[in-house]
Amino acid sequence: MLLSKLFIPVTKDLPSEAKIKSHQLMLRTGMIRQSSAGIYSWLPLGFKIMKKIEKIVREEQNNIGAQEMLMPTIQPADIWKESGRYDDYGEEMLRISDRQKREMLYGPTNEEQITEIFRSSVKSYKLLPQIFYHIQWKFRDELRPRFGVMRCREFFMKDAYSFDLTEKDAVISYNKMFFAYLKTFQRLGLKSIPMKADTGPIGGDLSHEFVILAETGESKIFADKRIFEVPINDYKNNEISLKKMRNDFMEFYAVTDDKFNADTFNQNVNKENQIQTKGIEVGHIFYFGDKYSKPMNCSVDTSDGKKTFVKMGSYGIGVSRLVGAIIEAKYNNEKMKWPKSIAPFEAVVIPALNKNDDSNLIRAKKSLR
Ligand code: P5A
Repeated sequence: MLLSKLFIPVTKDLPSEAKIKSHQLMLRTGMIRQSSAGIYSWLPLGFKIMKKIEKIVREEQNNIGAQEMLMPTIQPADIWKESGRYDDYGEEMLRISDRQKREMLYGPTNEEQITEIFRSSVKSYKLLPQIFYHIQWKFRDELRPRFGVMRCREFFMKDAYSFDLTEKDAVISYNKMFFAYLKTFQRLGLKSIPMKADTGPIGGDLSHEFVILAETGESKIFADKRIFEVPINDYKNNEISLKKMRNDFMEFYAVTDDKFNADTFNQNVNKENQIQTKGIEVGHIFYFGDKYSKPMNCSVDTSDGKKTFVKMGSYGIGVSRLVGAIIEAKYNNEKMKWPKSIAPFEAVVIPALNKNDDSNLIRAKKSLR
């Protein structure tokens, strides 16, 4: 592609709310354009980068045996009433009604939708375990959308859902995803720390946020810095190795502020190993057992002829947020720095020109056709 033909609408005019570097640089270099508060169009340059991130996310999901599918953005309210979250979700949920006056919503997440698909098609334990994922737009009517693509209302998420027969099996699925996340962020040139975190509206009691360090991050983090040294390349995708991986990470204190306790921090971590800083949450994984399968009556027959509610987890990566997060983590002197794996272009060809001979330019143009 010729640079002169690329649609990169650079601009110097920045809105006053563009406070952080990634937001400013993405607007200035024509990667995105705001449509309304917290809603953006992705222009060719930004879209190219997001698609490369999506590809890496997809490959690592496939590597642990997760199966890709695509669920709709618009969901019926009924399934959310069944799970009990229709009222709990509050004003963050965009509620709409169709011409028949049926209540619908723009999905902020898909636990209900996938549970409904699973319960209507899987009846036997023999089909377990299963992990499904899709990469799809979400809408959350955030009270204060800010920081460009980092906290917006419409955003692109990879969300995966695991189904297992027992809690023990579900922890194996959880560990696989934990591993896939470490690999994904590593391929994106990021050092992510898995931190114990609150589960909020998704629920459950086992959860990790994957956070990358950045001054402009919204999450306050407290950690033992030795957690950065855990050798993630040493683990393999098998049950024993992944259990060891989880144990190795669990040796080191690492929590977000909602789980922070100063006494525990000081008792467990020597002063010289303590880090208290800010980070960006790029992924979040949850195990919540039968929180959705029970109220939505999603069960399978067991080998001894009984029925049991399936044990579920869900696993998110902020694909569009990652574009901003990578800029925040890596920019230097006003310049974005992209790891080669996701750089929009790997090489720029500049033909050496001679005033009286344009054959080099003609050759370069031909080679681009
Ligand atoms: C896990 C998958 C969930 O929604 N349900 C399905 C679970 N988790 S989460 O933590 O709420 O979101 C997952 C990741 O999505 C990104 N994210 C956002 N990105 C941009 N703007 C937002 N407003 C936004 N909210 C969440 C984060 O990267 C988060 O880790």
